Amino acid sequence: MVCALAAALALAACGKQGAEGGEARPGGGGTVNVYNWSDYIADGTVPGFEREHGVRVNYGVFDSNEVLEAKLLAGNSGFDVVVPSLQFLGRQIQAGVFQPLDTSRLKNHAGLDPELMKRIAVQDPGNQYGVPYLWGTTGIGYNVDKLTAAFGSTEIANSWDLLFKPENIRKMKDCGVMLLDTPSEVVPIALNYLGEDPNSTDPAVIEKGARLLQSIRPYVQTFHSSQYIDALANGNACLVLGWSGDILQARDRAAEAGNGVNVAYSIPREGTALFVDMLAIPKDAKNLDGAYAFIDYLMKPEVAAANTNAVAFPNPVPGSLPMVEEEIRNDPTIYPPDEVKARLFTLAIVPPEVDRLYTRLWTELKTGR
Ligand code: SPD
Repeated sequence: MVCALAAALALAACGKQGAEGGEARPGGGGTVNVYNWSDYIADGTVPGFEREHGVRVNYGVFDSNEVLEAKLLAGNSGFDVVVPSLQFLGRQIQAGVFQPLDTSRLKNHAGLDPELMKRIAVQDPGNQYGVPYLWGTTGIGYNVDKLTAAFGSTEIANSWDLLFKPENIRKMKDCGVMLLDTPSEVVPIALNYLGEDPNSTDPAVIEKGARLLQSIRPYVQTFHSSQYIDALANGNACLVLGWSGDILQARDRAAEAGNGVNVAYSIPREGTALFVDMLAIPKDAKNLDGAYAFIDYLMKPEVAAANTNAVAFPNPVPGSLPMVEEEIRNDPTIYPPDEVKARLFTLAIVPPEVDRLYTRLWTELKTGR
């Protein structure tokens, strides 16, 4: 195991998707400290990079933007490459956390999807600080058989009514309901369902979203942003508000286990959040050569395709598409068609006072106070 994390760096757990196998070439480019989302990279990517570049990777994982942000704002994180979602990157840029990228050091930068880069530039003006890694949607994961048993078909999963109407969600309570543990995403989705601006900063509007969430609180078993993959796969959860690729990984894990659990993912017709997770280099990163090499490696079409094939999140490299498995490329829940995309919204940068309100409402929701 190459991935022995230096305790002093206080990086999070080094998962199996990190840096198993593939010894770094002696005399290569030192160590690059990468902090990425859990369940978000192909097993072969880090070892492949280590072999190709002679750079050792310390690979840590997190499952919430809030956790990453706390480390970045505290300073001296020890990370060379981090992966905040776009709206968090936007406010971290404003807080002076990152260094501008020298794109002349990223030879694969020209291969990024220009449409997506335009969308990103709204929060990272001039695309100066970040490069997209993977993107996806936030929707409903469900156990096909449990849902069918409760409702007669799975049709109801095409609407947020399933989660946000107490008379519906209560039917799934006994087989396990899990919600992402992130107010900055779940509250906007609730607001969008209510017909409000998901990015509203008006406290009265935000409170409406919180009231909706309170109304379904008795039926939610757990708030967590990564455990739902295994919970869905092994039948311990039957209804989840989660991220697209994670839920499809749950489907694949159940199929591999042959445990008879059928998992599916839906993008509800009322619309939902489209997220983009961004690669960025903190200002105080120590291994700049390693950081640029790692980011550039992730943009290689064959590497981007391998990551998408492994985790079922789309990547921003159009040149990778011929290498993306047909089943993934043609899955409208992974690559939504234009008419579905039209109903997706981007999360805006949350101002500090709204952030504080989210945090308070979320604590009240989780603790019942
Ligand atoms: N398991 C990895 C999931 C990554 C999802 N990114 C989160 C986006 C939040 N807006």
